[in-house]
Amino acid sequence: MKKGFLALTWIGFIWYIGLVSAVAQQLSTNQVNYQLTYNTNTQIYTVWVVPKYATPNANNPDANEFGATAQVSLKVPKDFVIQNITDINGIWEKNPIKLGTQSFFSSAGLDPNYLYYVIGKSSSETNFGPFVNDTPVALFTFKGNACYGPVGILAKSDPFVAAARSSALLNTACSFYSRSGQTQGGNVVPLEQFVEKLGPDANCNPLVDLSLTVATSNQQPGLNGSTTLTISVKNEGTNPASGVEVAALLPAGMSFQTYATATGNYDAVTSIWTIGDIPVGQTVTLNIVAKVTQTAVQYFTAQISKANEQDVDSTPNNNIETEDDFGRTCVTVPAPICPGQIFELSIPMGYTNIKWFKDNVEIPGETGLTYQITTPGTYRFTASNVACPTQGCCSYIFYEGDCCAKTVCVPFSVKIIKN
Ligand SMILES: [Ca+2]
Ligand SMILES: [Ca+2]
Repeated sequence: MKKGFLALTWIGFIWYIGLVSAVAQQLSTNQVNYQLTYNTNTQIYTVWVVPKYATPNANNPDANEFGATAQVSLKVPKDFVIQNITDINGIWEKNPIKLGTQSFFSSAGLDPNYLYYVIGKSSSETNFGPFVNDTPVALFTFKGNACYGPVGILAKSDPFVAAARSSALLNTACSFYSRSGQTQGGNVVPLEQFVEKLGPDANCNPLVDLSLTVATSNQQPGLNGSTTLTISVKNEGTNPASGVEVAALLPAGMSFQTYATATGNYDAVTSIWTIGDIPVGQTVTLNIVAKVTQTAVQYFTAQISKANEQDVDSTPNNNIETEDDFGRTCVTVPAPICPGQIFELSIPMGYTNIKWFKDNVEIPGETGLTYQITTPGTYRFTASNVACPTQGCCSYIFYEGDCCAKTVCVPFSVKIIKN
């Protein structure tokens, strides 16, 4: 009994809309599209009407657009529950029934992963304000119970539209009617203005692809010399990124002088570059001027530490150097070596097929993670899974000091083990 009553209620509601739409088959020359967007910060979806015309026009001499009936239909993941429908322009149905599971549709062969909401607008006339070609006007917002994937405006060609029409005589397609839709006067049949959904579906979990690189203006600045460290972050993906931050920590052997960026701010105390939004295809950069205060090799690393969206191939702040959101560069300050001294160069774990070089000549038999230096020269290594110097390799340079030249390559540290 209760089920029957519920069914009557929703059938009654949409049937009303169906009646209006059923007699309005012809498309107006003043047309609109609908668009749905999602704000990852507020987790709010917004439905927009996007006119393909402006007010005033031949049908509507008013500066504003006025409209009565409209219908916005949504295709949602099956577990998505629409919540908090909030009016912006017009009075919209607040508790629409989820459609698609009713017995009417069981034989329609619809994709069981999706269900549908049909949200009708009150027939009282609404002042939408001025309409400008291609400029969205918000209709209402809503939230979801959780993120299950993309939510979209129901396309005219979606099989659900035809199934609802044939199975239950329901018009579930989107519709929009306004003063601009048709000429004034007489008993005219309202002309449909809705054409199609616009843009991609709204994704509550949009995948982005951010990448980061670092570079240095001067790899051998000399002791107490300056170098400019450039950090670049690119949005290589197909979705806008937001809430982006980068951790750019200077090593002990570099002291911060100043920074410059056109995007956000760098906090030299926390070492965080707060970027915010990065549109698709855009690259943002930060330049840090640092003074090199120690000899040997100073490594500068930076990584994306935060973003609102999930990245397709990297995770913020996980310190994994092989990911595309991590960058490394280095500077070399030649160090003195004295006769009898031994310096040990060591490479972090994870590098394979290591070869050591002195003055660009391979050192036979040296394939280990460490190498001991006893004489002046320029020392570096290669590995099959790292490309030097683009991935932050510097040669260690040792020169014969008063008592005791030069170098740098890739992430290795040096310690004196015999004096
Ligand atoms: Ca990435
Ligand atoms: Ca990472």
